[in-house]
Amino acid sequence: MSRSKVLVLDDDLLTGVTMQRIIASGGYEARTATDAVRFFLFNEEWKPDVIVLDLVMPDMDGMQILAELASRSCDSAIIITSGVGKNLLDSAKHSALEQGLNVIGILAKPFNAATLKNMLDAALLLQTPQAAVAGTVVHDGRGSHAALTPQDLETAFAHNELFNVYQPKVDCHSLALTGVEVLVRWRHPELGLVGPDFFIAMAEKAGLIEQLTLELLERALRWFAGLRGENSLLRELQLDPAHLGISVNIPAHMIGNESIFERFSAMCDEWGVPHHQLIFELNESGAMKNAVSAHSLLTRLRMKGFRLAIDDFGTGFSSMLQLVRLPLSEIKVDKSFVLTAMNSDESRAVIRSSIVLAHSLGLQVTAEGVEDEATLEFLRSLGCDLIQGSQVALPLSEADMSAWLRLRHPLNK
Ligand code: G
Ligand code: G
Ligand code: MN
Repeated sequence: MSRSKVLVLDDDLLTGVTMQRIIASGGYEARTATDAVRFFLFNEEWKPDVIVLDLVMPDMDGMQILAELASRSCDSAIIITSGVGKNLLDSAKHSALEQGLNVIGILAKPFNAATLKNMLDAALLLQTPQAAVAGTVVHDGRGSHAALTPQDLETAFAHNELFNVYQPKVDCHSLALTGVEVLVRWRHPELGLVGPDFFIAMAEKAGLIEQLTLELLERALRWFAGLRGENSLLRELQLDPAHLGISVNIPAHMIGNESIFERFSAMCDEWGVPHHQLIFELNESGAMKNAVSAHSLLTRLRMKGFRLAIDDFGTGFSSMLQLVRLPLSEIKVDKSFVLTAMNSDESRAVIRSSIVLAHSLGLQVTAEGVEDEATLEFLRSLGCDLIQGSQVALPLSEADMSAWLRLRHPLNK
C-alpha cells in the first residue's frame, strides 16, 4: 500500500511548510497549498486521505472551504487548525460534521509536532483491515473508489463479495435489543472494504439495487434463522426472536416495483419470518419526491403487513405536512442532529419536536448516532423509544453480532 497522503491548507507559507515537514517525518506524503485555488486543485487530482485546514486566514474563509468540500462530498479525514481559540474551533467542527464532513480532530495553534503526528496516526489507524472487520469503511492507498463500475458490482455479486453488517437497535431505557438495521458492505479484492456511500447510488443508476437488496435480505433472513437456532442464547438474554425487527434500507424508487415486494413476501414466508418483523427504511427526501404516488404504494406495502420507517428524519422539514400523512410505523431522527445534540440548541429542538410529533401520531422514534451517555440521558428525558449508535454498538459482522449478544448485551452486564 502506498503512503497515506496529507494535504495542508495554510495561508502562511512558513507554517504550511513546517507542518509539511512534521507530517513527512511521520512517514506520510505531504503537500501544502497557500490558497484556495491550489488547495482544490490538489484535492481533486491528488485525493488526499487527510486534510489539515487552517480555519482563519486573512483572505479566505475556512468555513466556506468546508462548505465547498461538503458540496463536493469530500470523504477525506479533516483536521481543523486555528489560533482563534477552542470555542470557535469546536463550533466549526460541529458545523462541518452537520454538513456530513469527516472531521477527526481540532488542533489549537500553537501545537507541538507530536500532537499532530498522533492525530494523523489515529486517523489512519482507523483505516486498517482490523477496523474493516468492524464495518468501518477503508480507503485504499489511492484514496478513491471513484473507479468502480457497474461491471465491478456484477462481479461482486458473482463472487459473493457483498456481505451484511448488523447494527443493534435497542430500547432507549432498558437498552434491551429490539432489532437490527441491516447494512451492506463490499469486500473488494483490491480496494479492501468499500462502504455503501461509494456504490449504492451507482447500483441505483445501473438498475442493480433490486438485486442488491434481494440478496441482502436473503442473507439477513438466513442469519436470523441461525440466530433463532441459538435458542439457549436468546432465552438466556430473555430475547424472543418473534419480537426482533429487521430493518432494511430501500431507495424511494423501489417502492414502485410491486413485484419486488412479492419477492420479499415470498422470502419472509420461506424463512418463517412474519411480515411485521420486517421494517423498510425510506429516506425522507426520497419519500417526498412523489408524495402522492408514494402514499398509495406505501399503503399497499403496509397492507402486506410490512412496517415502514422514515430514515434521516429532519433533513427535509419543509414537507412535514405531506410526510405525516404517509402510513408510517417509525421515525428515525437523523444522526446529524443526534451527534450534535449536546452542543447545539437547534439540534435539541429538532429532536424534541420530532419525538413529540412521532408520539402524537402514534409512531415509534429511533435516534440514530447516539455516541455518548449524555446524549442517551437527554433522549431518555424526552421519552425517545429506541436508539442506535456507537454508545451501544457500531454495525457488526455476523460473528461479532453473536459475540456482542453474548458479552455486551446490556441485560448480561
Ligand atoms: O453503513 P453506512 O453508514 O456506511 O451507510 C451509509 C449510507 O448507505 C446510509 O445512508 C445507509 O442508509 C446506506 N446504506 C447502507 N446499506 C444499504 C443498503 O443495503 N441499501 C441501501 N439502499 N442503502 C444502504
Ligand atoms: O442513513 P442511515 O440511517 O441508513 O445510516 C445508518 C448508518 O449510520 C450506519 O450504517 C452507520 O455506519 C452509521 N452510524 C451508526 N451509528 C453511528 C454513530 O454512533 N455515529 C456515527 N457517526 N455514525 C453512525
Ligand atoms: Mn437507515
